[in-house]
Amino acid sequence: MIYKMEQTMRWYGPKDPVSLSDIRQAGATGIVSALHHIPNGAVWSREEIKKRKDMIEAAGLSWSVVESVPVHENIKTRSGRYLEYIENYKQTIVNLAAEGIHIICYNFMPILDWTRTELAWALPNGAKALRFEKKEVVAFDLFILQRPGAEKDYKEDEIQRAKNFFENAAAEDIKRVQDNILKGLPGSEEGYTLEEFQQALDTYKGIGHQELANHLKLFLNEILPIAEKYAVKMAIHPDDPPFDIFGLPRVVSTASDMQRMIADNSSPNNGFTFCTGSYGVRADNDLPAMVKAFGDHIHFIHLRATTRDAEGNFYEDNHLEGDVPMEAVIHQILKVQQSRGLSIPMRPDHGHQMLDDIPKPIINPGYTAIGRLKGLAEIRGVEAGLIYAGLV
Ligand code: DNO
Repeated sequence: MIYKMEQTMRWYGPKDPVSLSDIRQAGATGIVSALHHIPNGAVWSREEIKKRKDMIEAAGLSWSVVESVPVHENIKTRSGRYLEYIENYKQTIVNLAAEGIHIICYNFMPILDWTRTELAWALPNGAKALRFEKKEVVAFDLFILQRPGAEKDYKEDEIQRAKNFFENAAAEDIKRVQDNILKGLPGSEEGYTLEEFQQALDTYKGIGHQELANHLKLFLNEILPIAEKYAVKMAIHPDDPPFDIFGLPRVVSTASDMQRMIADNSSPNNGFTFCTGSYGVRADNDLPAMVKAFGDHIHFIHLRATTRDAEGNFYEDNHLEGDVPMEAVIHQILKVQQSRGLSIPMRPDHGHQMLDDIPKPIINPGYTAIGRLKGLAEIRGVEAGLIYAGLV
């Protein structure tokens, strides 16, 4: 028997304009979902979990992965009510397991989750993609937020490019950058005003890479015994983008970060969401080698490609194009699955806004139906080809 990847898609819940039926027609069998209406830090009750699960099952699908149970900022900074929030997190793990959900995606990015500056970047073929433009982020930091000490985080040429942008940008471009950074993209649970954002940044004073990595370790030491007891696999999502931003440390960006996490806590339940689009933004991340090295700890997969340049900009490319060697990554994943004797849930991560989705309002950027359907179909094709060629 050959273990194929379990095909899933993200569903934001009843308000998602992409329905469960759309997802089923796209060919997915599993759903990735979260209870976004529950405040960050609170316990997810069994009743609420069951309600969502019943909706998914009524559509002939199954709830494969939770993405995400958010980690409260107090836990990341180990301040305020963090002890209470850790207890709540444990209870949520217990409740999810009781409802039969055994894979939890989460992240440990301070304050911001994933970040882009442009949500509808026109591709030559007329489709739209998400983009991260470094000079716009730097301009926001230096000239809009005016974060004290920010200039020492950037090189002279970066500051110059940011200045050129800021001095010549139309008001609507400044607003776009500010909104996209502060409002939080779907999946990030929080939005900020400029003042709130600076206040949030201030809570990280004195927390560098070492401290944050230590806070992550301490959090995992607390929750992993519960995860083990209830057979729940924790799958940390990498930093997106995989480098420090606004002076905040990021500690899940590279192969050595993955290595450190396993060394800190070797539990098999301590694992990763292998997100090719996030890790792939760094040229020093060898993605197939990372799948090979950490395969036993990969519990969830996001497949997406990015194209990057030397200035630190990137955009989300077609799933099989860009800088991610997708065929080689899928090949390694299939090898890992055969050796572990299981299927790992995979979702096509993001997709272009294209065809009939173009005129629709963007509710969940990256999560339109047609672009993801295309990504899933292409990924499935690569998988079938590798199997047919006898490479698995
Ligand atoms: C973006 C997503 C992230 C992700 C979280 C996981 O599309 O990959 O929002 O869900 O970072 O905790």
